[in-house]
Amino acid sequence: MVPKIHSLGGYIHECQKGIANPEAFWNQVAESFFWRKRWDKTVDWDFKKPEIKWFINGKLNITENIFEKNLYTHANLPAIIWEPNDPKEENRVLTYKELLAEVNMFANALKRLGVRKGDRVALYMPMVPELAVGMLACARIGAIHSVVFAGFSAQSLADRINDAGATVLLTADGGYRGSKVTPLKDIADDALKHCPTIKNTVVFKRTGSSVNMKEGRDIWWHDVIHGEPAHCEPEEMDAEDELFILYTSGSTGKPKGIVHTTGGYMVYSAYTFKNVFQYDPGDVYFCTADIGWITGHSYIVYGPLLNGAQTLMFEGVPSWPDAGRFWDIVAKYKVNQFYTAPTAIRALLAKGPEFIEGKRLESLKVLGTVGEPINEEAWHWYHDHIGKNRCPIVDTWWQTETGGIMISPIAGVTPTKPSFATMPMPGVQPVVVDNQGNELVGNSVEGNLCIKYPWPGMLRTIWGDHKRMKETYFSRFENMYFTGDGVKRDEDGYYRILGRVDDVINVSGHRLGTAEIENAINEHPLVNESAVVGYPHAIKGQGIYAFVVCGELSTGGEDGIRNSIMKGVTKIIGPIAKPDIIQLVPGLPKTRSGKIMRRILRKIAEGDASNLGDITTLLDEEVVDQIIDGALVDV
Ligand code: 6R9
Repeated sequence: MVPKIHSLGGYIHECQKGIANPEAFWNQVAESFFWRKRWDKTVDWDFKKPEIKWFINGKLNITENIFEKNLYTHANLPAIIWEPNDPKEENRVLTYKELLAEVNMFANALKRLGVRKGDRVALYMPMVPELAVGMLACARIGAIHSVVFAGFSAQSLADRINDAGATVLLTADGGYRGSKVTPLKDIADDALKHCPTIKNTVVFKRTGSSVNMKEGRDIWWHDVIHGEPAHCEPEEMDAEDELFILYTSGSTGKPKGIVHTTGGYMVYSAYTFKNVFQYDPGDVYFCTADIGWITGHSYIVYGPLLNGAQTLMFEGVPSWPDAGRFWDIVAKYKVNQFYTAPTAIRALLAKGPEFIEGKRLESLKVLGTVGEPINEEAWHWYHDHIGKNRCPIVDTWWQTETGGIMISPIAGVTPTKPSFATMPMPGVQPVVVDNQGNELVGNSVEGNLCIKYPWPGMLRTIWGDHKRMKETYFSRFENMYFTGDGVKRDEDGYYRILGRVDDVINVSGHRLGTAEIENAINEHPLVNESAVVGYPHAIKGQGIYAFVVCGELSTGGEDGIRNSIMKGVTKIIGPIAKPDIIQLVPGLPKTRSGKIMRRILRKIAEGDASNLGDITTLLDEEVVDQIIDGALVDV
């Protein structure tokens, strides 16, 4: 069993072990898993290259650790509890035994399609249990899964499939989200026109909408598993064999395929899940994320299932049929741990208290948040109205790259403070670094958040671009992993995440690169150039503000252009990247060397043009006045 912390003293003791002797600390955690062959060495690392390896020469299969290891005790306990979009539709509960059978049948089907160890399988699926089945089936046979969030456009899907060189795509006829139906198969068909590596698609029937099945390429999920045996020998994997790729946005260029490997990710996701949420056997745990993001990978699928937990998977949205949906689900399943994003909390807070009144929330023990900084108002509302002042809030800071939670309270153990992620997980060594790369020791300091020692769940590379791995995370500061976040360590040694210090914005908890959005805007035939910045948004945390320079206006005038730019961005990236505000400007503020001075645009978008700082390097100061005059926020 994964070791569990029970007290503050115990937590401090584990942290001390994690610093004094990280190898012994992680050995002890890793020993609670089933290894076909034990590792020879715990860690090998060099942040200069960079090269990171954990549990060297260890052999295992992660699904064997979810299933076979626990079958005596867990076979007939629920593994996945699935709540459909429509509360009137029947739910589904899959026990560990049933889930294993589904996984094995599908794993055999993938093999029959020719999928082998190391091959990439893309998934573009709604939130149905088959999404988890597909991922675990890949892990069973050693294929690398690459889940693409089902809100992304055809082009985004195609880019990710091509970057990974996936040979099989798993999708569905459609997906339900609230009152909307997304035609996933149609979108996938569009994407696949540009994906030469895909040999087959497997289509899960969810909505029953009519779809086009391409002869020889497309197969129904129920047909492909028909007659497959419910047994499939797990593939023996090396600890450092890739488990999955997950794309995320960075400050430059196209999305990066973050690569996680088998042994380290398993140990880290399972350890952090059990400890942060203080999961006890029999608890019902509900994470509202989509599996298309890292939170869903680590804390709907792997972390909970590795601990034999009951993980609730919800297909729909928080606001449908009404803003009480989450609380209805909590009451229906007597949820004990509830994990969501600040943007959802703020949206529900804004809907008013009537959606919580009379809802039975007394089963709740722990509340969690992730994805972006949580403001104090939202924290208090969550604490008072949902937790009724008796549930600790775990504000969990981490990233796609970290694989699991890095800085967070241990529920009920670490004293919390609103808006603070508090303290690191045992075995994690965060540092605050100034812009010159000096480590700021002691308390009451503010700077860049870096990590100075590896942890098992960290990324190993960027798929197909190890050079970019080095540039992005290991070049800004020497011998440290750079997170891209700003942080404050207060007088008590508590960490408060201040948000990104690079050109990444966080919109409703979704990470978006401003460069990515600019590229999409610039595709518009009338756009000459653009600059995108984030601005404070009451519900989304950050909104997207685009400053756009057009050559001429089309017949629709300014509104016409704005609308067609919005449509273009939705088509190229997906609706999550659609600007909230588009200001057409005569030019962008640039330095003499031609760099856009985003700092100035950020200030204007924040509604604070009074203090633009040093603008002496500007090529043309007049353009700044023109932008301020035309600003679409109060400045
Ligand atoms: C897990 C996840 C990572 C970025 C990260 C940071 C922000 C995440 C946070 C938080 C403040 C928290 N972030 N958790 N900021 N407090 N508790 O969200 O991964 O999508 O890769 O985003 O999200 O800026 O760098 P990912």
